[in-house]
Amino acid sequence: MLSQIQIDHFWEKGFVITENGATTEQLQALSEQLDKWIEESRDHDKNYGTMSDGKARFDLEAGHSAESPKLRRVANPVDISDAYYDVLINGVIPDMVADLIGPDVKFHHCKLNIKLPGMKTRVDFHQDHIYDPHTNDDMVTALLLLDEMSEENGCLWVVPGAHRERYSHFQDGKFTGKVDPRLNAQLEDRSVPITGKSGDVCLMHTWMVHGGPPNLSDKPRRMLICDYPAADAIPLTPPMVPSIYSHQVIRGKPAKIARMIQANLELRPQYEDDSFFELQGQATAGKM
Ligand SMILES: O=C(O)CCC(=O)C(=O)O
Repeated sequence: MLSQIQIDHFWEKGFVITENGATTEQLQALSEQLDKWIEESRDHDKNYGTMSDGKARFDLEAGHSAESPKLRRVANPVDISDAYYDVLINGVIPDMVADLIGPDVKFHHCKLNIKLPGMKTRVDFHQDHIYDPHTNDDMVTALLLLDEMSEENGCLWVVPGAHRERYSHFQDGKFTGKVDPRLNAQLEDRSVPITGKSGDVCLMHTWMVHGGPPNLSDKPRRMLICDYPAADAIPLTPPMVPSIYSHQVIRGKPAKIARMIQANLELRPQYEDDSFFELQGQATAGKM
């Protein structure tokens, strides 16, 4: 699936961008389902849709209304939609991931991050591994573009090489789920934009430092995100966004051993916020 040049780029820089993460038909099915969810969100004035941990599946930005829907996240769309299952579990993305950390790959969780025109949602710099620490860090976050993504509509930014660095996600003794904001300027200087067309996929190392500003354009920016660990990476905490498919082996074979690497890992609490946007300090329309 991936060329040796792409694989080398991933390990050296911490990410790689490639095309055709889904077929045209699959992308259309994902997009249509998401459009339905955005329509449905007009009927709600606070977060809704209960998941197995009691949190809301559908997360709304403050200011959401029937006239101006601001659905910012759908947690584990794979649990409630065949179209999402088809792409994230049966599709080519897990095969790409297997080229990087395989052959044995598990599904962990997934989510849709949505930045519609007029929304304020941003993503503060963070590293995914802090949220779901495992016994080793052979884990890939795949980010599939559902829309064309540009600097204007709030694209993802990554910090090449920062997957070899470790940052605290606690400030003043509290887990904030983000890197100390005093480091933002220097991380921004080092960061590069991930731009592309619908169907492109960015495969990112679990320790990659990444984030992104709000959408300041009149075009939507919708992105599907999925975390895949190697089968022998065993979770140290319950998933922060549990799916009915969490820990399922989807390529290769189940592991017979837990592979450990030497590491000191910050242990995040099992926080109560419905989504990490709220945790990172961005207001929500309201709790269930
Ligand atoms: O939506 C984005 O641009 C990035 C999202 C992200 O980093 C995350 O949800 O962990």
